[in-house]
Formats: sequence, C-alpha cells, structure tokens
Amino acid sequence: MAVKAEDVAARLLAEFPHALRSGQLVRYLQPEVELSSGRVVAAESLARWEHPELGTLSPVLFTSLASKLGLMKELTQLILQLSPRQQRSWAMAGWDIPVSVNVGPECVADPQFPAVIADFLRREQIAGPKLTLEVSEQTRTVAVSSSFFAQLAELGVRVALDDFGTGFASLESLGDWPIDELKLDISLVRPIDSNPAFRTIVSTTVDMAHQLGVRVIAEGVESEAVRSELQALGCEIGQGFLLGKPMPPGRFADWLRERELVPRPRERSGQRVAQ
Ligand code: G
Ligand code: MN
Repeated sequence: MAVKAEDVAARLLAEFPHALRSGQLVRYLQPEVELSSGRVVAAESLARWEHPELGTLSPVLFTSLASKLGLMKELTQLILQLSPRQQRSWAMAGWDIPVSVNVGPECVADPQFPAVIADFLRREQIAGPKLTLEVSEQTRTVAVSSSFFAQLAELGVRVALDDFGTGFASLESLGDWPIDELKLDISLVRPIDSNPAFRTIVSTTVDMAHQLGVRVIAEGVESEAVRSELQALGCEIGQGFLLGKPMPPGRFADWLRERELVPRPRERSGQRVAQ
C-alpha cells in the first residue's frame, strides 16, 4: 500500500517534539568559499533530522512543523548550542572559521533574543564576530523591535540577509536593516550562465551591496560555469554543492584538513611558522 504524504506529515508532526529533545536533530555544516582563492571563510549550520526509520530529513520537511508547534525558538537554540565545542577544536587546529546560524521570524520578533545571544557568547566565550545570524528576507513580515539590530551590532555579531531575491521588500531591508552580508538566493544564481537577465540582476545587486559596504555570498553554486560567471560579476563568496556539500561536523573537519586551504591566523599575518 502506498504511503500517503499527509500520513507522513501527521507522523512527523507527532514525533517532532520528542526528536528535538532526544538528540535526533543535528547540525550539518556547509562551507562558504572565497571564489578567488578557494579559502573557506565561514560555515553555515544547517539543521537535519536523523530520523531512526526515515533517514536524514531536510529542514524543508520540518521547519514548518517546528513553527506550527511553537518550537522554532527551541530549534534555533539547539543548533546554536551545538557550535561552540567544534569552534574551539577548529581554533586548536589553527582554523579561524566563523559559523552562521539561521534565525527564524519567531526569534527576530522576540525582544529578548539579543539578550539570549549575549548570554550564549559570554557563557561559551565566543567572540561576537565569530557568529553570524542569518535572517531570512521573509522575516520582513514580522515586527522587529527598533533596538534589535543595534543590540546585535553592539555584541559584534554579524547579520546576513538570507534568501535574498525570493521575498518582498528586499531593497527596503537592505536600506534600513544594518546588514553585514547578503546571501543571493539560488533562484537568482542558478540561471546566470544561461540567462543574461539574471546575470544583470546579480551583477547590479552585487554592485549595490558593495556600495553599501555589504559582502555578497551566492547560494546554490552547482557548476563551474556559474562559479566562474559569479567571479566575473564581482561576487566574492560562494556556497553550494560544487564548492562543498552540507556535512556532519566530523566530516567537515576531515574535509578542511584535506584541503588545508582555510585561513590560518599566523599565515594571514604573513609570518610562516616552522612546522
Ligand atoms: O534557507 P537557506 O538558504 O539557509 O537554505 C539552504 C539550504 O539549501 C540547505 O538545506 C542546503 O542543504 C541547501 N543547499 C545548499 N547548497 C545547495 C546547492 O548547491 N543546491 C541546492 N539545490 N541546494 C543547496
Ligand atoms: Mn541560510
């Protein structure tokens, strides 16, 4: 008998709270790569549900459940909590990699959220600039307290405007939110090697972002043609299956070790240390 999609949805809805509290929700990491040098400049944390029977499930399948159940803040906090130990072990290996975490509208609308982040940084002894919060363009629909971004800026935390190009009022967000990074959505990036209109859109968006002092990360880089086109258009950073898939943290560390291309503080200062 075929399994109906609504039966699976109902099952996942019923199982999600237990999964969240019993370690089935895990974090994968996907590299963000500087296109000119191939260096890994950051890693995005992506939630995955390791379901005991259904395998690894993507957030597309469960973030709406988390929202429906009022558990979105708990999910964000869990993903956030999973990063410090790894960041410390990377630092010991000489890898200086900031981590970014996706933050849903529930967190952006919560006036207490910057204080939660401040506590987290203090407790884990993580410097603000080592954390980027990715706020989706869709978040524009929720009321954001006027001090929200100012408080994050005070902590030194970086803010990325995620999924740029998919929502509405994107230019308004760029104008009145103090953003450090703009993440071009895959729907704008994917067609640039075949459709001149998308090339123009990406090129002018990159120029506009740079004039605003915002760095640009292209999401969904899946082919060499798109990678080289992005570089030609002045986009400095890419993320996507061509450059590195989302990986469990252990595999991510092995992958970094194999590449040995990540920026190491002692090399960046121009001093080579004898091995
Ligand atoms: O909303 P956000 O941009 O954070 O979502 C990123 C999602 O896109 C992740 O779930 C990740 O697995 C997926 N992803 C990452 N790189 C690629 C890619 O090159 N192609 C496609 N189709 N999806 C990607
Ligand atoms: Mn994101």
